[in-house]
Parts: sequence; C-alpha cells; structure tokens
Amino acid sequence: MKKFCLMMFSCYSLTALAQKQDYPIQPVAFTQVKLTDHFWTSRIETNRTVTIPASFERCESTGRVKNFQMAAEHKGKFCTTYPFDDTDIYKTIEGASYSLALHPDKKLDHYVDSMITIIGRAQEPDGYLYTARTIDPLHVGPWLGTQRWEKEQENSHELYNAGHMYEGAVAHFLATGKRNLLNIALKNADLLVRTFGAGKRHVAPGHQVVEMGLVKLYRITGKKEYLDLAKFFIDERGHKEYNKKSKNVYENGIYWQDDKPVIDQDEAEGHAVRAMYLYSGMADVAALTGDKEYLAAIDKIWNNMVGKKMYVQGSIGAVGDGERFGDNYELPNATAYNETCAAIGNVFWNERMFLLHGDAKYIDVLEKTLYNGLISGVGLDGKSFFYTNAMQIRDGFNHPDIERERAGWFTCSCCPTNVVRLMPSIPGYVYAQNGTDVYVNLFISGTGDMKVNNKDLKITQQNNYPWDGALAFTVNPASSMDLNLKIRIPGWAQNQAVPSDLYSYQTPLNKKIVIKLNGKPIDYQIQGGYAVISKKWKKGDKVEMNLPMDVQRVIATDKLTEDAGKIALQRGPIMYCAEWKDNDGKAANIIVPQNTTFSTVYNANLLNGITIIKGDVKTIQVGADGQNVSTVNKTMTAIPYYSWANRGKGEMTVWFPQQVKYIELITR
Ligand code: FUB
Ligand code: ZN
Repeated sequence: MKKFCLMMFSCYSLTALAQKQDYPIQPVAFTQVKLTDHFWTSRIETNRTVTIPASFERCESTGRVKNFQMAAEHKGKFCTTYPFDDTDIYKTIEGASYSLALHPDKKLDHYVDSMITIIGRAQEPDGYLYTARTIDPLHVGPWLGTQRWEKEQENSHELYNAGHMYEGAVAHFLATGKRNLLNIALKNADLLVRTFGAGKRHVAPGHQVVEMGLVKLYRITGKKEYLDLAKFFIDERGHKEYNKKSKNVYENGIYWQDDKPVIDQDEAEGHAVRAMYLYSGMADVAALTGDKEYLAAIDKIWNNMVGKKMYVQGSIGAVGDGERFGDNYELPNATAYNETCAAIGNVFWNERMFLLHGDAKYIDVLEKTLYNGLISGVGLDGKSFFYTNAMQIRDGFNHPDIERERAGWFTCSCCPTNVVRLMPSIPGYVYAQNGTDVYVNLFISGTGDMKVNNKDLKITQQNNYPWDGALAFTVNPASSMDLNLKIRIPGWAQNQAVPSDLYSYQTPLNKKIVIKLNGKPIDYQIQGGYAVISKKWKKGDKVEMNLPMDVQRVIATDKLTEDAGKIALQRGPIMYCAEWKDNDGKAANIIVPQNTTFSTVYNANLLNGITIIKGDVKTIQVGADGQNVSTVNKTMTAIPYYSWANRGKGEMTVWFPQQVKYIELITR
C-alpha cells in the first residue's frame, strides 16, 4: 500500500499544480519528506501509537460513535453534549489517514473502514449527515433549529461538521485510494450545492471550516461548484443586521467575523478558531481565483494579529469569554486562554500565507506557534491535553477556566482531535517549491524528495534542531541542475523576536550568519527572509550554517502593560518558562536581573530530551511570620514552554520581572 499512498499524495500536489490558478508556491507533500530526527519523529510516533488509538477509543466510550449508530436507526437520544461531536471522529479519521499514508497498518485501515461504514449508515438519503438531528428530528437540543440549517448562523454547526467530514474524506481517499468516505462527503457536498448559493438559501456559516473542506473537494474532483460555494459562504459574512454599537461580541457580530464583509475586515477578531479557518479559507479561495480583495484583507488582518494580538510563544485567542481575540494589545497573562485549536489554525493560515507570498515571516510565525504554543497542547504521553494554554500559573490566583493540568479528553474535545490530524502532517511543512525555487522552511533531519524540471532532487538535512543551531543540507540532484536553494534564515536569528514590533530582543543580536558551500564561506543575499543560493547544483553539494543559539531576553512593547519591566526567555525557536518542579515549588517569585548570565545544558533524560536554561537570579521570599519579605539569591531553571505540566501541577511563568518593583505581590 505504501507505494500507492506516496503516489496519491504527490498526485494531489500535481493535481493542484494542474489547476489554472493556484498557490504560486506548492508544498512538498508530507509523504515525500522522511524525518529521521528525534524531536518530531518521537511525537509523530506517539501520535500514531497512542493518540490515534486513544482518540478512537474515546469517540467510542463517550458515545460519539453511538450517536452515528442511533442516527442510522432514527432511534434513541443524542448522547453527547455538542452537535459538533461528530467532528471528533472525522478529525481522528483524518489523522489516522495521514498516519496510514506514512505507516501502513492493516488493523487501523480496517478499523477506519468500520467507522466509515457506521458514518455512512447515518447519512440521510439526500446526503444530509448530522447525527444531532437525524437521531430524532422532532426532539432536537437547544443548539439546533427545528428545521435543517435554521440555526446554522448561530450555533448548530451543521456546516462545520460537513467541513471536517470533507477534510477527513479527502485525507482518507488520498491515503488509501478508497472512496468509501469520499462518496459520503461528495453526496453531502452536492446537497449543499443544491441548497445554498445565489437564488437559493443564504447563510454565513456559524463556524467556518466548510470553506476549507469544499476547497479540498474541489482540488480532487475539479468540480467548480465546490469552489464557488466556498466563496459564496465567505462572501455571506457581514450582511446580517447586528447591533453595531454594542460592545458585546455576540450582539455586534464580531464573534463570528460577521460584523463586516470579509474584504472590509482588517483586524483579527472574534472566536479565534473560527477566525483562523476563515482566513485560511480566504487564502485558499484567493489562490484559486486570484481574488485580490481577499488577499488585501488577509494581509491587513495578519499584520494586525502579529503586531498586536499574539502572545510571545505564538498563541492567539487571549480572551476566554468567547474563546476569542481581545482588543489590540489585550494580552493578559493570568487569564490567557490560547486554545490549542487556535494555534493549529494559526499554523494552517500561516502556511497558506507563505504559499501565497513566499516570505519567510509567515514561517517564522508558524514555527513559533508549532514549537511552543501548539505542542504545549499535548502532553509527552500523547494522551493528555490542554485545551487552554496558560501563560502564568500562580498558586491561589488563577481563573478557574485556566487549566493547570492536562486532561485525557474534554466534553468539548476539539483540541485533542485537532492534534491527532496536525501531528502526522508536519513533514509537509518542511519544503516547498515554485519551479526552480526550492524553499527549506523547517529544520528537521531527514530527506525531502521533489522534482525540479521533471528531474529528481533529494535534499538531506542533518541537524539537532531545535537544540543546536548547526545545520547541514546536502543537495542531491539526479544529475546537475540549476536551482535557487532558498534556506529560511529565521527572524529569531536576525534580531527579530517576531515579525513585528510587539516583542524584541533586549540586547540586539547582530551576528552575520556565515554560510559555507562545500566547506567554503560564500556571499549570499537574503530575499524575503531566505538566503538564496543560485547555482548549478551537483550531487553531494553541501551547505552548512550555524544559527546563533544564545539565550535571548525578550521584551514586549510598552503597550503590553502587563509585561512592563519583564522579560521572556528564548533560545532558537523555543520559548522558555520556569516551572515549580525545578524551582523549589514556586515560579511566581523569580526575578531575573538584567545582568543575569545564562548557561544551557541538554538533558536527554528530562521531558523526552530538552535543553534547559540556568541562571543566577533572585527570588522573593516571604518570612515564616508572614510579616517580612526578602530577596534570596538562587539558580533558576527554565524549561521549554511546551514541556510544562508534564510532572504534576504547580506554578509556571513565562514572563519574569527584572526588578522587585515589577513582581506581582503577594507570593504564597
Ligand atoms: O465550536 C466548535 C469548537 O468547539 C470550536 O472551534 C472550539 O473553540 C470549541 O468551542
Ligand atoms: Zn479546540
């Protein structure tokens, strides 16, 4: 099966290339990229062996599968909480399919087929598939209208369920060549095409993702109606009457990104996952139609998000009430919400922005999110998850919504199943190509196979990233070939904490990165964040460079008042935090003076192998009598942010005051 799968996924990108208009840059399919590193292969393997089975098991034990079975028989009572619980099965099938493409597994393949049979039986004869209604249409829960799609614009999630089903179906078809889920998806999509559109029913989907799903169906079928419908749904936004004066995001439409037509939107707003899926869908449609107005809007929105609404470790969606973006510079630490799904959506969107524009700043954001605020959402065991990703845990001070420890599953379990599908697709973010321009975006040991002018090209990476900045790339064309090798020089290695002025390094980093070709330093230009090396490449040509892995003190713009006088610690792409476990039970009492020097050491036995940072700092101690406060010198230990809360629960902090006056009293 493996050979077939590899072929299918590369055909997928060929199909995309064959469209008249598309992303100018195409990713190298994840099936063409073999990872040999420890950091990602261990996670992808854990996803395969632990997360996927656990996720299916939970879909069964929580009643999600039973919902489909009852829908098939039109008998019983919807037995989970949310009408979008169907999507957990679709997303797990999507992840399992990516995994099958890389790692054939008969048992899993059969199991997925058995799930698809159950799903298919729940589909109504005209293609409608939504267990919350089909089980018993006369007794539906509060999220549903009595008629199909009646409450779509609010919260029924009928189109959201459809979108995730399409994404799962496309992944499954491409991985296995089987049409069992795809046929179910197409039947449903054809129902949507018959139902919605100009002169038919109008709706701005209450939770986006159907747009991305329809685009995927369009890519494999070439059926233009799917693309048109995706665009129709996007253009439906901003035409409903809301109370524009209200500050309440539900009353003014902002929660749904529905307050204005999308082409007039210029701020990342509302529910963060909805927003990420909307902007990703707009990027897809812009790529496929050449729509310049969409492009202009998502460019502005991106600048707003990266310049004013992103946490220092790449998370987004600061506000818990509405799981949404706050106002500009509203990035509180103690109540940071940062849903894991929003981080995943941010990766989807930034990849698309890169494919549109070819600028490394999008991969800088993608990398920051991926290595920090996204993988923090899954425990090292692969079966415990964060829904929210805190910035600060202080004993006795946190909002009850802010999780301090991971859970195996949630009543609303969108995040774990989103992790399931993101993890095995990671190899697909490493390389991309536009004719003879070959982009290296992520640094992960392994190989990437692609074709340049119909000739084979293999790139091999050797590194110990993200712990070590030494990178080596060996270029192996089938025979000598001209190409422009574009290696991303991360913003963080060029004095840019993020591609905006939201965060910066306290001490500027002015190291010119030396690039060697076959052992000799070369002159190179940086274009759009890439070192461009243009030449006739021959077998075994080797490029080497050393990215600076100094510990950086990151400061925030003055407008982030909560971070005033504080620093965060960054080394390479990794953001750090201090956790109670390594710091005598506390983290909120640490002060990192400006003259602190740091040392780093790799510990293979800690948290699946991490580089820790140590520094001589001060801590605030409250005297036993509770009357006096003093500062005590101590060596602090910082660990990668993503690895916190894998050893029990306790205090954690990302931002450290540099002086006593900035500490948030009182520590208990
Ligand atoms: O509404 C479906 C999913 O549930 C959203 O994407 C998450 O934010 C959670 O609310
Ligand atoms: Zn989620």
